[in-house]
Amino acid sequence: MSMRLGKAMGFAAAVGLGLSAASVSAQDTLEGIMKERGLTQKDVLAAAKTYVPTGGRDEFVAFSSGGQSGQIIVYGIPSMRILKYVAVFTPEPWQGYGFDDESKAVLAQGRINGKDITFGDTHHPAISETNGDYDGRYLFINDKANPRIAVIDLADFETKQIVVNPIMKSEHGGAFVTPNTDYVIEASQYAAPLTNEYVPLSQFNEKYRGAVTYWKFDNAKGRIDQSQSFSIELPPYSQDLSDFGKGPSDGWSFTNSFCTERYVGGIESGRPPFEAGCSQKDTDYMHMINWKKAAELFKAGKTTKINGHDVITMDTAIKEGILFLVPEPKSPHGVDVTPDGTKIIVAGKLDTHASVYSFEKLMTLVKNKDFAGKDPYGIPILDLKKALHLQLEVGLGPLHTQYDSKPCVAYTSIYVDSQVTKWDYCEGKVLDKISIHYNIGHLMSMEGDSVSPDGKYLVSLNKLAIDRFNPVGPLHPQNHQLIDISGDKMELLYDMPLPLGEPHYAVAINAEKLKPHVRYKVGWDSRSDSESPYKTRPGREKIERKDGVVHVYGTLIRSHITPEIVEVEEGETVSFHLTNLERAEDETHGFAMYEYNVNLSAEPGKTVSATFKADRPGVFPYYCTEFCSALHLEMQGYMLVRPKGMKATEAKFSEGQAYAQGDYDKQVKTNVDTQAVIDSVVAFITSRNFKDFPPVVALVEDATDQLNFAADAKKKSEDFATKQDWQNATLWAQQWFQYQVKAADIGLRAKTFLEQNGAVEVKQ
Ligand code: CUK
Ligand code: CUA
Repeated sequence: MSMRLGKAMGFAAAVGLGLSAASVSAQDTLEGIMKERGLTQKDVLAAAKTYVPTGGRDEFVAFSSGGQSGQIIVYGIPSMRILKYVAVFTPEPWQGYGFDDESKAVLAQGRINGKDITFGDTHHPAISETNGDYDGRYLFINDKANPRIAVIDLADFETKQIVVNPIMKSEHGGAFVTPNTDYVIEASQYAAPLTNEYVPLSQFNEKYRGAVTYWKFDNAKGRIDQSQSFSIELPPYSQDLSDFGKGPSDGWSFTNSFCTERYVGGIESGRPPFEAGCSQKDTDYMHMINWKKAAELFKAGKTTKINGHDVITMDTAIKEGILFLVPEPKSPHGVDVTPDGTKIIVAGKLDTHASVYSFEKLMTLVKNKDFAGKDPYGIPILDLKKALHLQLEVGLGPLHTQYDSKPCVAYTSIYVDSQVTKWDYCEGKVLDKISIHYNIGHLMSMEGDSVSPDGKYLVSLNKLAIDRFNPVGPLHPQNHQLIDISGDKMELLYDMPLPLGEPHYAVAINAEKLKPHVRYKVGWDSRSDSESPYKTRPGREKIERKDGVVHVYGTLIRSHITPEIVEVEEGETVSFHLTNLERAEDETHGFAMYEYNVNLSAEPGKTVSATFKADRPGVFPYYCTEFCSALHLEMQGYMLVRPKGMKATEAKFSEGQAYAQGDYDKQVKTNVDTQAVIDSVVAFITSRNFKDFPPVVALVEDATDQLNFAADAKKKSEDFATKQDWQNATLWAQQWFQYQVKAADIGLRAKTFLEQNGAVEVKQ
């Protein structure tokens, strides 16, 4: 053995073996990884409980308010992987929301007194219910800053409707739904005149008002029916969270309040601030409203019109016996009806107790007219002690309560103590406490607002993240912490940073209840849920001038935009209408154009429009923004704006290359070879039980489409070849090849899927 070789071997032994020993312990064994990353057994258990392997699905899907981002954040539980941001009150470019004409129309529904509002302060999402159980059809969310409610259809996770509250100037207690989603509740927050006029604060007690609105939801249409909605006038207390009764308490709704002192602030003139003036009294009031009877009063016409909206006045509500006040300690926040509807839990921010009210006791007091007094507006007040089932010390600054699948078990968020308290609300005993990081607001158990909560997990929606994540500047991410509640002791599993804020509340549904579409019917206007008048079929693309507007009826399919060249005259209004012809899953095309703020997203089947004035002559390239195929970059076109008065000249194209017969023959040979590959893939797929795999069936449909396009291009190329037009013959042969490549790509995906999912050979 030569010296050199010996040395080299020694080197290999020293370094190589050492390396491989290290790599076995550090990368290939659990113990090695735990040691290297400093993980405890508890960490590894938590990881195993939350990890979803590649290709796997989460058991629950959560919808979190995006706070002042005006959006909704969708994520999976237990993996805490973010799945989507649903644009609601705020323009969102990726989805084309607020950019295409169709979604602009939705945002325009949310205009207030002629003003565009391009954000929302979203607080409480609510999932539609059937018999008190989440049904996965619709989602609602409120806007605190500009009192509005939005309707999101979970068939496509898109916002369909925004309704503006006609009388409120601020709100908070929404959105919550009745057990069959007949109504969505919205309660005001900061009192203001219900009309839009100026009223000095000296008339606060007389002219400022709160209110609660019952929005009628038309379940068949999937839209709120404003003409069938009504409100009830309330005192100028700061109404807060609301909840609907269920089971025995169905027909009633409950709305908290704080600042029943009716303090109006004035720190600038030396008066104590709101925070001092609004927390003087030991109790505030829960409003208890018989909404079923209120709906009858509305139908009987016992309302007053304010801003064109039907309002049941306080006097009517008192006279008809549908409105009562129940004292609650002190500066309360959350009000949560138990799954069985027999109790109502309220927690006061400045109290250490959670108060459990008995609905039966409340009803007895109402029936016997056993009132403890009246408020300054004449509303009967029930006796706190007589209405309570029990009170329990749960910690400092309790806010919100959620329910477990186990009977009588509740979880209350404790803001000041930064804890979650698990307790028994039937017996009144604390069961467990867990610390969170830091300052919890809402909390969410799985299907926690329904009549049958699923338990299992709890998410703590924290107000501060402080030191939990890599620092990213003074504005920290939000922190949602996942807690395992399946055992007796709560176990903290995971911290999820959320870079949109501030989420207040979230709701989670069993993922199996969600069955969203993968594509639209071709030519669909997803915002109005109807066929678009601008639907364009393949081969029917056209440019049409009508009523002073240049309508471009175009299509999008891998990988070209038709038309590719659009010429208009300076000053013309142009309206692009683009239909995505794809049937393939996930084949979205985008459309962006220079200078005109045009940015569209067309999911398979969707038709979207963009209208603007071509106000200056010039050249405006447009292109597809989604990397949709190998020739995505070539998915492009030009809008040319001629100077005013200039005649349209016949387009003369200067091409980069002129082809001869040799080029044509070469391309055809490539295509014939490619076809052989495709045929072998097709043979593989059809020899397997591919029809048992829906994703593969969809891929096969898509590949078949592409092969039909290929056949069409092949025919065109052959026609040109007969005419010896080698330029066009070669270009069409290349196009034929492009469709083959797409078909092959899809076919290989299908083949891989079959191989990985245990497809078996079948007899032909
Ligand atoms: S709220 Cu923010 S923590 Cu709007 Cu329900 Cu309580
Ligand atoms: Cu379509 Cu890129």
